Amino acid sequence: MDNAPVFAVVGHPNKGKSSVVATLSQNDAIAIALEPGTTRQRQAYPLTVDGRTLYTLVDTPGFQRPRRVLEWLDAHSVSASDRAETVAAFVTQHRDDPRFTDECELLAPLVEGAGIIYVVDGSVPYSAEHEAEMTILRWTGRPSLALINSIGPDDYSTAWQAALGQFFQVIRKFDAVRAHFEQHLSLLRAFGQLEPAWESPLDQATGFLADQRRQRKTQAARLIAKALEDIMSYQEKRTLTTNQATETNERALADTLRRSWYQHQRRREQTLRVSVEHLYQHKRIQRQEAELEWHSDHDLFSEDSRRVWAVSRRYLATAGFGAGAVGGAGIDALTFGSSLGTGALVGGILGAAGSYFYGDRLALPALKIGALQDGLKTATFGPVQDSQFGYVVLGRAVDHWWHISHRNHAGRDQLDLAPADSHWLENLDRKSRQDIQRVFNRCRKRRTPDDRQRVVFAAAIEQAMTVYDDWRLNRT
Ligand SMILES: Nc1nc2c(ncn2[C@@H]2O[C@H](COP(=O)(O)OP(=O)(O)OP(=O)(O)O)[C@@H](O)[C@H]2O)c(=O)[nH]1
Ligand SMILES: [Mg+2]
Repeated sequence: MDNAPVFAVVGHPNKGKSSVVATLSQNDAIAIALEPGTTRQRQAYPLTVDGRTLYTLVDTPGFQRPRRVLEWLDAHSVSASDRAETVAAFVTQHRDDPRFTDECELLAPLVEGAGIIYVVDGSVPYSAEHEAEMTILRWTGRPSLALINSIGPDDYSTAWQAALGQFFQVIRKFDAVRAHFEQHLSLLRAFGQLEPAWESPLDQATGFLADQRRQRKTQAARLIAKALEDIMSYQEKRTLTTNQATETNERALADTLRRSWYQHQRRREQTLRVSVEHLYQHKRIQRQEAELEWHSDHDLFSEDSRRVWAVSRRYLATAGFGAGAVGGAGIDALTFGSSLGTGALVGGILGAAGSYFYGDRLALPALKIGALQDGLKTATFGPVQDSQFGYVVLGRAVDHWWHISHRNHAGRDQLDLAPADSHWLENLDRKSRQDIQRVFNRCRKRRTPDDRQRVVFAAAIEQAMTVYDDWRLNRT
């Protein structure tokens, strides 16, 4: 788009200008900090989708000496008709004046034709010191919009609205850190109302962004599907000579293979996290998440597991997991805790898949040592036979995706992925559940799904993401 609009984001120091730029340009590399004066120079951040620039936001330093600037403008303007030129003259004449570095940086893009986005903090009271800034901006004659971005908990937006209404064409509330995607789009539409020439490009921009969001979700589902397939079919292998095989302590060998198996699974999960984050253009997230773990105190054949098995089977049947799955081979390796819903979750095993639905027991893969062949034996560990592990990985992945897809690029908080004790997969339709279970069944037999099954599997996972999204939204 050649005529992509350009907006300069301006205002007082430390009011969230860079945060607005980061969120609307989907760029988490922009410096945002508690200290005023973080942004020292103007910097343009285009938002591009498929190589097309939809719009550009220019981040700028805050006003430092607005009253001085206004005095100069007043002294050099002859009539109201030359105000824009007077601002341009101010910038030209003060380019090298250290007292007005910040003002020149922030006014230059306006002189060059950018629209104005004036950012104020609605959580602090309105004060008249802003009037000089607003007056200067009005003098530029550029189309203008004021954004009330609330940094703290208090709300003085009514007073702000009254004052801003004297100076700006459009006033909007927008929380750069928490605004939902729909609010981003609505704000872009408001930008489009500032000038007739911007309406069509910004309409297109909102269309592109909505498409991009849908595509990202589908791509995230594919990434999760691929990771699940890898994790559920992964096998750790060692080749042993006959001598090694007779001397090896099986328990030690099982431990070694299990450790490597785990390491591999954790790494695979981490790779998935990073690829989902990159898909959403989040490159700098600090993540806090319990490690993918196994609660190995209970084995599948313990008396305890058998006792709860009947309960679980009934529970599964009533939860509508699919009669075929409950009765057939699909679910025979599942074990379910007796304490459904009581929060007997062992920390870190379960992500959002939740102990309520899946219980807290997982059957470990077992070490297998194959028959002697050409003087060698093969020891294998995995693939996991317990589908429950797949649901744990799925729950964690969908929860992570949800946080990422709702995170604004102004967010600087650590991403905390708390294990949730929830029941959300129960809302997933029967067909999707069966499609997921079917692939898990193939994986544990190390039978690679074909292309069609992969498509169906990814679609079922995308459906699970939708269900999770609805469940989260209804919960809050
Ligand atoms: N909670 C919350 N905090 C915000 C929001 N916007 C900005 N902040 C915080 O306010 C502080 C200043 O944000 P910046 O975006 O750096 O502000 P700025 O106007 O660019 O600041 P300078 O470049 O120094 O003029 C940072 O600590 C941000 O995390 C918001 O919408 N919500
Ligand atoms: Mg800044």
